[in-house]
Amino acid sequence: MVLVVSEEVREALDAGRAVVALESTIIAHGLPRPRNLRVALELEEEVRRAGAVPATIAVLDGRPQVGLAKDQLERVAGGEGIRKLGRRDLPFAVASAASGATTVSATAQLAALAGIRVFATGGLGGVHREWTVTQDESADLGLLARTRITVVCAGVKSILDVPATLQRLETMGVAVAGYGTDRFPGFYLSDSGHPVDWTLRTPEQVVDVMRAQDTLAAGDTALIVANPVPEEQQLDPELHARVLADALQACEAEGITGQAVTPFLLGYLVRHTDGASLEANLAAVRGNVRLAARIASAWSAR
Ligand code: PSU
Ligand code: MN
Repeated sequence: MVLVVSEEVREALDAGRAVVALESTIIAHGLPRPRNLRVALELEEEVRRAGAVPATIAVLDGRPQVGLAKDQLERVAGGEGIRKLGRRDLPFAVASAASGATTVSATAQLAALAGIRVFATGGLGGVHREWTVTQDESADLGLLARTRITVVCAGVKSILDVPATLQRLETMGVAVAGYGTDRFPGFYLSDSGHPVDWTLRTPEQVVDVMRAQDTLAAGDTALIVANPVPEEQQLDPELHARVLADALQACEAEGITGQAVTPFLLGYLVRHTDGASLEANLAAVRGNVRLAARIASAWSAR
């Protein structure tokens, strides 16, 4: 197999111990340097502290790596020659020995291939505003409709059309639950303003649903566990609304399209909120990583 699984991750999987997959696009293209490397290391540490093994995923020199050594993490965070790889980019990267950070779609696919069931990220990609003109919908959604994995996230990025994204997830049959809330979280915000149909309150309840997914065998779909950023750590909703409107305008004015849209909007928010959006983003990711580790532990103890 083309996959390179680190020794630590391989041993944990073989022994049935808890493993949490982590994506690398947030590190290489979603967070400002040099803070991104510190965050990457800190997130792995959070997983370990919660009793699970972190498996950060990226492609280096054409090899999909599951579990990165420190120098490999440094390479990803350094960004030199590190592309953004969605699901469809993986064969190109492998065939041309390229290097890149993996998005949710590529990470979830490689994690599932390695036998990892639980995955943590910040906010999922989804249907962009202006979809009727651009048809811009993240490949994250299609992949989650075809992959049996549990993704812990703070909802979908608030730069997106959230109700349209929720509708797409419903249409594609992807299971969505609020964690400890009946509201769908809003990434930088605790509440996107939209409800969810199901609420789960403990890692054990999440595991019960995962087990039920397996017994129903009704197509390999994901389970999205939408975990809100604590209210006291969210971005001020008024600031968020104002700066996001400017960001969307700037994106259009500068003609940004395709894979560059999400990094552009996230970067714009960081610069124009004096870093407050970055703190909210990090608080969300930290909470997700910790919860994912607890779910992975409950899953391995089942
Ligand atoms: N979550 C974050 N920051 C990010 C991302 C998620 O907090 O940068 C990344 C994920 O890798 C996700 C990607 O898959 O953004 C979506 O990109 P696109 O909209 O181009 O599919
Ligand atoms: Mn896109």
